[in-house]
This record gives sequence, C-alpha cells and structure tokens, in this order.
Amino acid sequence: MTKYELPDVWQWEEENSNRGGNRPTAGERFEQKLPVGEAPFQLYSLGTPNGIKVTIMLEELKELGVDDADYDLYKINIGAGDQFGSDFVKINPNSKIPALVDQSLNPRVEIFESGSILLYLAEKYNKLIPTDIHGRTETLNWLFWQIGAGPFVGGGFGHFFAYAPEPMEYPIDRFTMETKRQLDLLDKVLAQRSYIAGDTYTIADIAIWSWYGRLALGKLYEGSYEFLNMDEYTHLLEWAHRIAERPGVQKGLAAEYQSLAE
Ligand SMILES: N[C@@H](CCC(=O)N[C@@H](CS)C(=O)NCC(=O)O)C(=O)O
Repeated sequence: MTKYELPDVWQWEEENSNRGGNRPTAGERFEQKLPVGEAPFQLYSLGTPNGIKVTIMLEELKELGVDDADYDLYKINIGAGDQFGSDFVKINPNSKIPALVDQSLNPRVEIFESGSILLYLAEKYNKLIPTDIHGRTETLNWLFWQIGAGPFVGGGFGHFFAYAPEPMEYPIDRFTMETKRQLDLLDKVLAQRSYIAGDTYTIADIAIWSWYGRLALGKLYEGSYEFLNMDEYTHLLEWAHRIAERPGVQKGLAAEYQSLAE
C-alpha cells in the first residue's frame, strides 16, 4: 500500500466516494415523484438494519391491535441514488432511509431518523414505551444509545470487514474492539433483565435488535459470527433468538423483503 500524504485541503474525487454515490454535499440531485397510497402511513425505505426497525414497529403495533397502523411501503434504492431525489429530500433532507409520512393528520407529518420514527409511533399509540418516568427514561437511554453506537458497527466494523476494497488491520482492529465492547455491554445488561430497558419489550429492543440482534444471529456480514466469536455472548444470543420469534418481528422482516425485493 502506498503511504498516504495528507493534502493541505482535502479534495473530493468521484472515484473515491465509496459505495452509494455519496458526495460531500447535501440536497436534491434530480426531480422525483414518489408514489403515494391510501394507507395512513407511507413508508419510504429498504430492508437494511435501520429500515427494518420501522416495519417491525408497525407490525408490532398491528399485533397489539392498533388497526390504523396500516402502511404502504415503497422501495428507496439507495444503491441507485433514489435518496437524492427531490420528493425524498423534501421528507428527509439528510437523504437516508427510513422516512415515514403520517398522512392521517392534516398537514401530513414527515418523520426521518429511525429513532424519531420509533418514538413518534410509540407516543402516538402509547405502546412499546413505558409511561412511568423511570421506564420511559431507561427506554430512551437505550434508544439514543443505539442511534449513537450503531455507526461504529455499520459504518466502522461492517464497512471495513465486509465492504472495503481490501482488509486493513488498523481500522479493523479499532472497530472490532469497539463492536465487541458494545456486544459485551449488551450481554452484561441482558444477564440482568429480560429486555433491554427492563422487564418489558420496548422500542429500545426493536432498535437494538435490528442491529445487534441481527449481528448476533450472523445475519449482517458473512463470516462475522465467527470473527467476533459471538458464542461468548450467551445472554445476548438468547435475547436475539427470543425476539426473532416474535410474530411482529417476523412479519416486519417479511414485509420489508417481500415488498422491496422487486
Ligand atoms: N441515523 C439514521 C441512519 C440512517 C442510515 O444511515 N440509512 C442508510 C441505510 S441503513 C442510508 O440510507 N444510506 C444511504 C446513503 O448513505 O446514501 C437513522 O437511524 O435513520
């Protein structure tokens, strides 16, 4: 590998932009008309760990008897750059999935950031978030933890383990250590309680399972189960399997993959 010399001012070159057509600028790149259906919720998403949080949440709400949690699901192909189209950018100026529109209200409510979407839905229906101050705060602690910690796994470990052009020791060591620290943290928490925030299933479980549960089950990056020595996280594994069996979770995964597979 040639030694990298830091330039005085970094310059963007298209061939160095990695996957997904990212550029160092935000904003819309082309005119786009997104489809709009009849259901109360319009979901623009993809079956990634952040994307599945929302279909799981909506399916869990339906399992709990919330009839108006119906949604239309539209594929945003982030590999093809759909997230930079004008209609999508109006909903989420940050150009990332998932994005949700609640058109049961007038004017319609536009929601982006998966944590914000989970909280919006939990509060709207008063489900999957405890109402007492201690339980609610602990749920939010872990919800915010996931949003902050997840990029070390996805953008750090996952990127360098699975997607970088070649294995690189320094970033792999750095992000594997942090990922294993996070897995150990969750394992220790789940040794003490049945669910992430206490003794009930909440939006914190949905957010954390979609990343760490899927990682624990070996569903995110090929070969990572062995590489991370996942067998040592017994409490995390037990929780990950238990959550995977929930009908709402299974329907949430099926909804995402069936509708987005075309
Ligand atoms: N913090 C955001 C992260 C969303 C995110 O990173 N989404 C990815 C897919 S999992 C994406 O849309 N990437 C497209 C891109 O970076 O251009 C959330 O939780 O919603």
